[in-house]
Amino acid sequence: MTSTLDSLNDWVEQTARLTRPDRVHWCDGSEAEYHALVNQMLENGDLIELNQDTHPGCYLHRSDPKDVARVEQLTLVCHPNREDAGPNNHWMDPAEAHAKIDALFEGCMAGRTLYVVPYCMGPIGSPIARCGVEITDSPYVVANMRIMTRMGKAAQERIEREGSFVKGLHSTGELDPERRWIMHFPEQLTIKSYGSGYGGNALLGKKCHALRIASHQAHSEGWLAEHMLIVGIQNPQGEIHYIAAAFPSACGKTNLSMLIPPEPYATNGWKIWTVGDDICWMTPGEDGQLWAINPEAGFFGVAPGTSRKTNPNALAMLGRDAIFTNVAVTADMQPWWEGLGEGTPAKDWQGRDANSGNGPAAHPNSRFTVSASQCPSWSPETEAAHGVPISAIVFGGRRQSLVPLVFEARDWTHGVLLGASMASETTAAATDKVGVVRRDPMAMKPFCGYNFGDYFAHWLSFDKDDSQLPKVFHVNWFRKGDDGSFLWPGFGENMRVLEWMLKRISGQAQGVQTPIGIIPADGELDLAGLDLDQHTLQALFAIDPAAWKQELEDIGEYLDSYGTRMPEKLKAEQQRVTRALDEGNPQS
Ligand code: TSX
Ligand code: MN
Repeated sequence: MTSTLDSLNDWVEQTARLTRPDRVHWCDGSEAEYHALVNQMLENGDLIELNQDTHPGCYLHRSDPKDVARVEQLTLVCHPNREDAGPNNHWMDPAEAHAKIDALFEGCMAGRTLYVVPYCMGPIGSPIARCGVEITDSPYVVANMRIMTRMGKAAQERIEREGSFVKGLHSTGELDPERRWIMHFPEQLTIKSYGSGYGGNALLGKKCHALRIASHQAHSEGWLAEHMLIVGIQNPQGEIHYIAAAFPSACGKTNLSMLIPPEPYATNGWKIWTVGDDICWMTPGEDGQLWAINPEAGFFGVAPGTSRKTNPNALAMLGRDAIFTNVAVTADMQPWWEGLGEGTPAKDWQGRDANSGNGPAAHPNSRFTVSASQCPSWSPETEAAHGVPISAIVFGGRRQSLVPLVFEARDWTHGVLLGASMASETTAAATDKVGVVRRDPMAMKPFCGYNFGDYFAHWLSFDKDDSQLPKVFHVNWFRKGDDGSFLWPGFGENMRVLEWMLKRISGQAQGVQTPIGIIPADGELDLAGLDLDQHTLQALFAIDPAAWKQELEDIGEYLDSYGTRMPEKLKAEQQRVTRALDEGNPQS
């Protein structure tokens, strides 16, 4: 019988024969190893030292200007059967895909070091956690993986005990956009990524493993791998309720995960605990509830827009031991980005004069990588092997009209429809038109490793007689008034919306049934101390039946576009809401 160690060794040897590195280094995850890598990158220019007086242990990485984001056209999910990938994924036959990318890997590590990076997604002792090994020739990837995952010796020991792990092979390659692939082979628990050093394409534990491979694994094993933040909300009685929330990009997911309750909530004993800002693995417990872990150990967050006003906790954790990618710097080498609200940029993200009209000084997708333990609101429960019980799932989007501040699904099936029909208006982006509605079901469009029809059926299947499922809500922080200004103050004040959700969960709020779901009854949403008049409140919760009829029609067409695997039950739910709108009767 071959042990896991043999199979790991065999795979490393086989990969070294293909890629022909000068050296092989097995990562132990130690601090000494991290510092050695940092020093090596400081020497070769991969890292630039930031101001060590103001930002001890902080470094800047400038990526290739052609390699600054995920590339969806080149991201493939290679199931043997094309239908299993679904219309939501780019697909290639697995044998053809391996042949194509292995040709690029051939000899690609000559003159370089091959790093073997064992990692665990989730607490090492958790039955919900899963392990992987990434082989990479990028020291930047190794350093980031050490921050983002439980990386090194303990992970390798679990892999040797457990037997199964995800194999990820990555090479930075020539960074030629024409010779770049990110391939997933879910049946083989394998990822191959060539030609990009960018986080989402190269830190294989995150989007590739924890979402694309894991979502497929979760489908066959009966759990959920989701693109969701997790927060604990502690009330004045000291009880903590956990919620998981999915938002499309540019809705402030990281900000919500680190929310600081405003006054008088804080004084009254309310507190937010951050469990995760991006990924949530949930599994039904023996009690029928969904129990969740954050598989990550760090944040890989978008820098622009992060400030002492929008996210004080994030700014506090970025003062030391962080890697910044593609941000600008001030004259005294402090990190800087648009929306920081302090300091002045001297050099832009490419090292050019920041004031010479080359556009934004920091790249709009510039990032920070930082250990989650540095976040002031970090929850100790992130280390709990069994995870945390989820009381509510929240879906959201950026919609300037139509969608109320908050409403609740009438039941699980309705909640799945809310997730499946999630949409957001595009914000400033190079290729997109601004203000166009884009659907992004459960914020998983680029991350679901199998057919969306099967994925929605999987979500629906959790509704069993003995299950204690979370309530499902939808929020929209971005509704605008006739004058074009935001109706809701957002940020910390979102605490008021979270409080209403908790009141619904504990049966202390009745709500009002509407055809689209349950909204707060008069007085249930605490608005004390907010300068919000009756007219604004009405505009925040107004439901326009004709516009919603149109929305439901759009949703129906969207679901149909996924073809025959779309569950009938979801289409029936879309029809039920349509009928409720027709009849003006929430009970339809
Ligand atoms: O993150 C945001 N959140 C969630 C916070 C916990 N943002 C930033 C989105 C870009 C990533 C928001 N922007 C939020 C929000 O709740 N709301 C808004 C819209 C908004 C912007 C500015 C104001 C108000 C609302 N400013 C003033 O009212 C002064
Ligand atoms: Mn994300």
